[in-house]
Amino acid sequence: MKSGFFSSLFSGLFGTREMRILILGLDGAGKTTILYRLQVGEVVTTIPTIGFNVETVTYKNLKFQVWDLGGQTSIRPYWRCYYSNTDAVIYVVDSSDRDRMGISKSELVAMLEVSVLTEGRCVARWGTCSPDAVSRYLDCS
Ligand SMILES: Nc1nc2c(ncn2[C@@H]2O[C@H](COP(=O)(O)OP(=O)(O)OP(=O)(O)O)[C@@H](O)[C@H]2O)c(=O)[nH]1
Ligand SMILES: [Mg+2]
Repeated sequence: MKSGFFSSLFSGLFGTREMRILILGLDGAGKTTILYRLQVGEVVTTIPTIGFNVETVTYKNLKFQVWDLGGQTSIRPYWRCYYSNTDAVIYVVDSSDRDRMGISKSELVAMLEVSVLTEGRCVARWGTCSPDAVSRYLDCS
């Protein structure tokens, strides 16, 4: 299928406005790595995010304003301040961080409860290996 199909589908859905995307997940999950992989096309060295990073990512004729929020325990309560006017959420799970898979699941559920009630259009995704196993654990199927 041609990539132009997706461009026209998205521009049909969202017009030409910049879409706002949040990247969420626990600290060390790989959010900032994904943000800059999307923006500059390569893996860059990161430091833990205190607050957020925001970048504009362009794909074809589409522009995305991508917000990467810090995932440390003390920062997670502030995620909800960024939910309004969000078109999509990319939820990143480090599948090798098995000890904290339960915490990641509760944060995902908490995010969906709040954001679905207010916005009703968040999508959860996972970014590391074994997506089937992770999605089964998170009940995301
Ligand atoms: N092996 C492996 N390491 C990764 C991957 N993604 C990120 N990392 C490494 O994991 C560490 C943390 O990545 P970050 O992208 O800074 O994590 P973060 O989710 O932004 O963390 P916070 O800013 O603290 O919320 C870095 O050393 C990355 O190089 C991956 O897919 N595989
Ligand atoms: Mg980060």
